[in-house]
Amino acid sequence: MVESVKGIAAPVSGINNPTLGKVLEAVVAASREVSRSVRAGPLLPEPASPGVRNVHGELVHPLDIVGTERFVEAFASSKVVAGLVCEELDEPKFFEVTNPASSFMCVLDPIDGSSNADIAITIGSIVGVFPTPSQTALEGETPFLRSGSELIAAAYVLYGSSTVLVLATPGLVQEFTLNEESVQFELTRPSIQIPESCQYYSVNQGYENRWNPPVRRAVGVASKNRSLRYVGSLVSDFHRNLIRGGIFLYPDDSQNPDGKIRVLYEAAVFAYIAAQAGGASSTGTVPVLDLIPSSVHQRTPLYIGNATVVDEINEALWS
Ligand code: AHM
Ligand code: MG
Repeated sequence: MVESVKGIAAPVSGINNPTLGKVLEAVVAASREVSRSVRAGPLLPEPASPGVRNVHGELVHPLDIVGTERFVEAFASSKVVAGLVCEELDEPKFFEVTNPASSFMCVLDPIDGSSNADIAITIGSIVGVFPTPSQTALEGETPFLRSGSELIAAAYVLYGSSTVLVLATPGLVQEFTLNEESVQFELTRPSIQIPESCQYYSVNQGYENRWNPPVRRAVGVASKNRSLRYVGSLVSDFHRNLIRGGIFLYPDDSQNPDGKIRVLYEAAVFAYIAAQAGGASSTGTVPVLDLIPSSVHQRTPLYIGNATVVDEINEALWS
C-alpha cells in the first residue's frame, strides 16, 4: 500500500511501488481535467483545428484532442512513464524518465465512446500499464507488442452521472468516485468481484445480418434469459457488467472481419481488469490476455465478462 497518491483521498491498496503510484497520480491528474471538459459538453471551446481525422480515419472530437493532450502532459511530466501508445496518435510516443529500469509503458484510449460525447452519454478513458522491457530498444512499436498478461495495473475512468475511477492491480479491483467539492477521488467499492449471476448481455444486435452462423449461435447462447443493455461506450457497458453481472460481445462481422475493439488499449486492458475481478475474456479463438498484437492499433473480436458465459460462447463458436 502506498501512503498517498495525490488526488486520491486515502492510502491506496494494491500499489506497493511508489513509482507505480506516480503513474496513478498522472492518471488522476489527467482524468480530473478531462472530467471537467466532459461536463462542459457543447460549451467546451472548439480546438484550433476542428474537423481533423485520426489514424483510423475517424473524425476527431474536441474531447479526443483535450483527452490526448491532458494524458500526454501528465505522463510526460511524471518522469516515470517511458512510452505511450494512444488511440489518437499514429505512432508511439517516448518520454524522458528518471530511471528507465523502474519505469512503465502505458497504453491509452483517452476518450472511449466519443460518438456519445455530443449527447451527454457516459464516455470514459482507458489505461493499461506495462513494465518497461529491459532488453528492447525504446523506439517504434516493438516495446508495445506484448500480451495483456504482462500488464501490471490497469484503470478506467467513467465520466457518467458521477466520475468514477476503477483501478485493477494483481487480485484487486477497486472503485473510487470523484468528490466534486474536494476534487479528490474517494474509495467507494473496496473490492469488486464480478457477480456469478449474469443478468445482462451487451452487443450491437443491429449487426445481426452481418454475423456468420457460429457468431449467431454464440450471441444466442449469451442472450438467453438475459436483458439486453448496450450503451455503445465499451467503458460503460463493461462497468455495468462488472458491477451488476453481465457479458459484452463485439464479434467479427462481414464489414469488420477483425471486429472493432482495439487489442492493446481496449481489449487487453479490460481483459486484465475482468481477470482480477474473477471474470474472463476471449477473442473467440484465444483468451484475450494471451493475444500478442502485431501492430499497436490492431483490432480483435471481443467476448468479455462472466467467466461461465465466456466458456459457453467459446463452445458455441466452435461446436
Ligand atoms: P471509440 O474508441 O472510437 O469510441 O470506439 C470504440 C467504441 C466502443 O466504446 C464501443 O463498444 C463500440 O465502439 C461501439 O461500436 P458500434 O457503434 O459499432 O456498436
Ligand atoms: Mg475506444
